[in-house]
Amino acid sequence: MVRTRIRRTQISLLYGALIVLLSTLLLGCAPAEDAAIDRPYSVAVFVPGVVEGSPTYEMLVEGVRRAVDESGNATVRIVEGGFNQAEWAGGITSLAATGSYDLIVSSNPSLPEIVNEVSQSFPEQHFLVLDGYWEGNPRLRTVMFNQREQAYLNGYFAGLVTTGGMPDSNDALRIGLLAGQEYPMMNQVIRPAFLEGAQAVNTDIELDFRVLGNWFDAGRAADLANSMLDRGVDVILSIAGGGNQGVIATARDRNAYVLWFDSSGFHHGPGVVIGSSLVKLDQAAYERTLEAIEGSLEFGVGEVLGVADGYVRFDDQDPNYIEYVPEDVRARHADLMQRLMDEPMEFAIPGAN
Ligand code: RBF
Repeated sequence: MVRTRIRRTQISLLYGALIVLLSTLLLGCAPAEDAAIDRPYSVAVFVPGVVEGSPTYEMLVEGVRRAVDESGNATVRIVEGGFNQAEWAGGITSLAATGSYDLIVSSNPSLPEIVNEVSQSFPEQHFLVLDGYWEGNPRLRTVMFNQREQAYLNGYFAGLVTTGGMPDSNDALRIGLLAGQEYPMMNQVIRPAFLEGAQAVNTDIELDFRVLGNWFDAGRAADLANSMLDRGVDVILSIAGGGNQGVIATARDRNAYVLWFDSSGFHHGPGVVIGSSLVKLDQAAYERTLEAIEGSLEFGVGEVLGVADGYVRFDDQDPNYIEYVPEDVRARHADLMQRLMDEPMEFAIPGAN
């Protein structure tokens, strides 16, 4: 009897311990809030166009990937929105509608307005847009670069080239700019600042401005470049995505020069691409995405970064620059860079809300 009772007590104790153990285990993994904390931070990158051939988009993807890799607890999905701009709002809406992404990242000056609109239907969704500007949407953070300084750096260099700075400079004081399309940042900032920089070298310099009409047609870009060279242009700034390759091909055939915008472009045509302004969009994308993952990114604000902040540069370190560009030209351009460091250029953002 006594022995039986002891055994029963032991058995019920054992059962009790088991129940406690099981419930601890179950409770330990059950609550939804804990699961949410452990789930990786999820990022989607919406590329308004295609990545290949567009310097800013290549930097965007590189920077976000680096942040995600480094954080160790985040995932990223890259979505190419294609060249039909009428489809971009739908593409962003689809991503937001999944509710799967903690952050949607994109880049170009037309995106903040689209994102702000989509955001009205998905008020919890967070967005980061680079190369664009918006203030006052509590779920939208933007990072823009001082493109007046950036275009001025290219323009001053073009001015040095067209006034005789390079072996194949001609006598005409004419520089070229090819743009993928017209948009406020191009028409109101990049184009005038490019000419302003050139005219700081010689006030007689004229600008031949052409529009490709898309961001991919290298054949048509080559035709437009030929037409510019026929009119006495000897140096062309190409901001035309995949079209840039056509400009390089023409310039190579006809001993003219190309300037690159946004990322370092010398390797695309050594001796042909002879100048390259830089925006550190990759670095900004990396830093801001990492802050978002860590929960410290401030939303609702738009920041503007320029030469003095270290985010707008001119690549004077590339071996091709040193090899192909005469020393006196490099020295004069270095002086300009120093001037902009000491005295940033004022920058009126087109369409700032
Ligand atoms: N730049 C590119 O290199 N590739 C593109 O596909 C591209 N698409 C654009 C579409 C729109 C609607 C706008 C406003 C700009 C686009 N840009 C593109 C230009 C880019 O945002 C930026 O202005 C330039 O790269 C100069 O920094």
